[in-house]
Amino acid sequence: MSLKTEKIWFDGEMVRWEDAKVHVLAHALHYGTAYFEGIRCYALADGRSAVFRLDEHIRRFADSGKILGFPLPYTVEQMRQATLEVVRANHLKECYIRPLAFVGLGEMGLYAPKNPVNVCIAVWPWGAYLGDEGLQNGIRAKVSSYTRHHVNVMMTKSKASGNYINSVLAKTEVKNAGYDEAIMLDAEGYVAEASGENIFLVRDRRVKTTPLTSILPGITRDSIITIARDKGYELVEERFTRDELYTADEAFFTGTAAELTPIREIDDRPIGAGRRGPVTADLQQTFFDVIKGKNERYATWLAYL
Ligand code: PPE
Repeated sequence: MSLKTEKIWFDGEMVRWEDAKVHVLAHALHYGTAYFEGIRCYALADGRSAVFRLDEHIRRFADSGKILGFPLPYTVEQMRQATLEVVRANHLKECYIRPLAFVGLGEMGLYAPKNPVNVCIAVWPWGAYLGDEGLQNGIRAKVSSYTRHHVNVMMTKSKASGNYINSVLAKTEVKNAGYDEAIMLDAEGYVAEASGENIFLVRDRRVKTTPLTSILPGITRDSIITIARDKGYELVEERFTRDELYTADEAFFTGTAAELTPIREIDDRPIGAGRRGPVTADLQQTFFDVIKGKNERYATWLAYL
């Protein structure tokens, strides 16, 4: 993956990629006082490009700032326009988009209310996050020894940069042990989410995902819930335990980067037949049609360039 492109939107200006720099004493580098988004722009079947669920991502971006108490210094409409502009400025038909807001240079120390909140939006080409093979055949996941955030330790509805130390620890732990992705349990021991994805299971064609209590409210999760219900699947948002995952017929992750990735194995136990199951394949097919603009029903989820 190369992060090098032409332009980055930075504090209201379109700057050269090389010039989008910050000072080493910026508050966020020291304390993790930043929040971000992950959005995808897709090349559509008809040759156009569209950003997937842009409004929902920008809204969550603003919500993150509100939760943390470092509000976004731009309106939602300004951020929306800036996102579309930076994609256009880089002449990419398809890319990952990373808005980031961070507490910048000013005072040092934890209480720095006068420091500026700087905002940038970068884009780069990013293929299948968990591999093309993973999208087809499923990946191997392991439950991490690290607990996911307790709701009153970190606020999980904010996509706060600081929250991701926990994800990095979990992901590194399981990658070093030879697995592809980390599943994390909440402080009470129930399944929460993965290091960078939400999680679903299927048993007897009933689809289940964790409630929003202690997870990031994933926009892909929301899309899959909507698609599954529209297709007539019974879908519940309910707590479940790791043994329920072991005995599921199918399981999968959802996320902007990971899209819809089947899980073929958890903690060395094959899930169902040990490969992508029929419900997963069905939802994945519809999801891919939707993001490629091949399904009229969800056309409002696309913001054309
Ligand atoms: N939970 C977590 C912890 C998470 O980071 C993500 C996205 C999700 C759930 C799914 O949310 P959504 O993208 O709205 O469906 N993770 C982002 C960052 C990945 C990275 O490695 O960076 C992403 O997928 O863009």
